[in-house]
Amino acid sequence: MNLSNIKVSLLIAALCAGSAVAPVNAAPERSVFPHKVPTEKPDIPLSAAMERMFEYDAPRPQDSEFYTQFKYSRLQGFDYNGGDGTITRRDPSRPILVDGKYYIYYTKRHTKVPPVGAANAAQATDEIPSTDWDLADLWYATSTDGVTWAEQGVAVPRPAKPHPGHRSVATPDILIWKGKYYLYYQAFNEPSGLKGDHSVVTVSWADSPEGPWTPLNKAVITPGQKGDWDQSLIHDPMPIVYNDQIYVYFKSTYNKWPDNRKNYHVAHGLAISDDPLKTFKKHPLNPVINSGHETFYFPFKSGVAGVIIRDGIERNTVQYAEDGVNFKIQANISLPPIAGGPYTPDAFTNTDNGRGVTWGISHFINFGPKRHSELLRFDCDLSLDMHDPAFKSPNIWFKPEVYFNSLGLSKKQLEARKAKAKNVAQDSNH
Ligand code: AAL
Repeated sequence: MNLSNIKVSLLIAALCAGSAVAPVNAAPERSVFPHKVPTEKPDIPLSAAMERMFEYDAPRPQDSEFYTQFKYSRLQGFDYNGGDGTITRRDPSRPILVDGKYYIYYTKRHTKVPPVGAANAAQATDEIPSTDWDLADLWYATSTDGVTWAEQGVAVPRPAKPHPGHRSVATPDILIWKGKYYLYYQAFNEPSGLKGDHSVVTVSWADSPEGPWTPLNKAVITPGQKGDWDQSLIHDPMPIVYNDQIYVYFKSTYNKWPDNRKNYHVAHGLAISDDPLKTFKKHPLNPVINSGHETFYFPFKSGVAGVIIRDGIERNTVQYAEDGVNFKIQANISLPPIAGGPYTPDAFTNTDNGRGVTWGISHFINFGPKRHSELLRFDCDLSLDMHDPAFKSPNIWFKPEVYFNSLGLSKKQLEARKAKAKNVAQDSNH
């Protein structure tokens, strides 16, 4: 390269460098969201929706530890009397694994006749149940594979009057604390549906998962004062060990229910104790979840996660609270287990590195003409130790019949809509 060529090269280089300096009156720099989805929030102006995407565990559900699909399998080993509505099993606990066997505890009703229904609760007698969970006891079953179960018998029967639960005991969950076993459950003193679904939470304890169980015969979580959100009932207790204490999450229904059921609202509270048999202290920030029916909770990472199912503005979400109290939505989910009891071997280890859930037991209601409930198994990938793409697809495709059959308009609704559309069409013709 001769001297004049070098001079030209230097001049070109200088001009190129100079072009990086914005000339006066140049258009503002473009800040467009990139084609390749960033893993961190980009430093550009973002819409509310794109801003929010970076508040989740991952911007895409496929990459999120909090997103999963759920898959369902029938259980073997349970008899339902031909589905005549006289036997129901529902609201299972989380399975626990002790000495090579999985144990579950659940509501079992075995009555001479099927329930008359909450609306007819006044017709209930000592032999005629009002709801599916009226006149029930707590039973237990064991399994070595989580699919085939052997029912072992009653764990906790209804106690004699006047002890809490003399009408029905239901919806248990298990705690292992300092080598002993505790079952927390709903205790009813009247047919559910009579004034509402009124129950308190009580507890029975045992030295072994097989019992014998000793009832405390006293409530450990009671409804709040009149006017409080949880004034009427405490449902669905679910204990974990967190921060060296027993955290029991529970549900209450509120907002003028049952006298004005159309205003029905649902939320979850937290009650804490360091003694499994003493009255639990409700958290001052209750409710801690604004939605969800039989929600399930588990230690996850250093916090607590919950799978929030039907009911409420945040139904069908997985939420996470770093402190076990202040939950935030992490993922939207479809068809989550109803009344799920997740298998979580670290639920009672006071872990600060919760590993999550891959399976559990839940129920479906509305089997057969008398609409009894049955237990089943769910599988999922809410686990830090597994990443199974089979569970991570964000979409579920149903056959068209599911939409037409389960979600179809009634004949009456369809006729009314056809007539309305016809009128609108005729009017627009004038
Ligand atoms: C379930 C649970 C509680 C209710 C009843 C039995 O969905 O929320 O347990 O009391 O129904």
